[in-house]
Amino acid sequence: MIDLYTFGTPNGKKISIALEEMELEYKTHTINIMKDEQFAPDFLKISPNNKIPAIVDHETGISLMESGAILFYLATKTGKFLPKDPHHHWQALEWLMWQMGGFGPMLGQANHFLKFNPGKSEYAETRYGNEAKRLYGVLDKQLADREFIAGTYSIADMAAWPWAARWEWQGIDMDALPNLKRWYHTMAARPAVQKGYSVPTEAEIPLP
Ligand SMILES: N[C@@H](CCC(=O)N[C@@H](CS)C(=O)NCC(=O)O)C(=O)O
Repeated sequence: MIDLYTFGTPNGKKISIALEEMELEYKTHTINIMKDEQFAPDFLKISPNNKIPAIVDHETGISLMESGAILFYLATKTGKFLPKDPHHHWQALEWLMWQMGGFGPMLGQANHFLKFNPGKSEYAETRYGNEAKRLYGVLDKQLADREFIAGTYSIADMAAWPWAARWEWQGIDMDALPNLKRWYHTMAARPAVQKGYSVPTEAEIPLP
């Protein structure tokens, strides 16, 4: 059994989607980051960077923070959603790192300035709005000749998709990104994605 510590954000939803896809038994614990619960001493023991998501796997005794590491761990544990052939294996990890280093952090900043603090910094809105558009364009291009990011469905898709689900907040025109839009809908139709997206609370997937 796995304990999942999460909140209703893209980084948290990546892990609940993966747990649903991998059919792993898990128990959800909500860490309300709006109420500073991420700073509770017991939570800091498993997530010293005071951020969700984190997991404790009681089968192995391993606890982990950082969603990229958690996805890699779960894929390795189950042997699922990480291609075995070297080319696609490393491509999936390459794009997982791309998400962790760019598509997540930059879109997080875009959400912060464009959605939650409009009018506070024209510079930041332009900078992160442009970077968000650029990154969506990169992903659209990657998806032009493959169904999923690394060919077959993998943890790279599970990492990127919940961030793309914030497209409206980031002022993204999905109609200008036909490959990404097709991928987005393919994932949105998966029952495990729908279930994982509604953890820890019911949430509706925004469909372009
Ligand atoms: N690189 C981390 C980022 C996690 C992260 O930014 N979590 C946010 C919610 S999406 C959080 O817990 N923020 C609380 C805080 O910063 O105090 C990961 O991918 O797991």
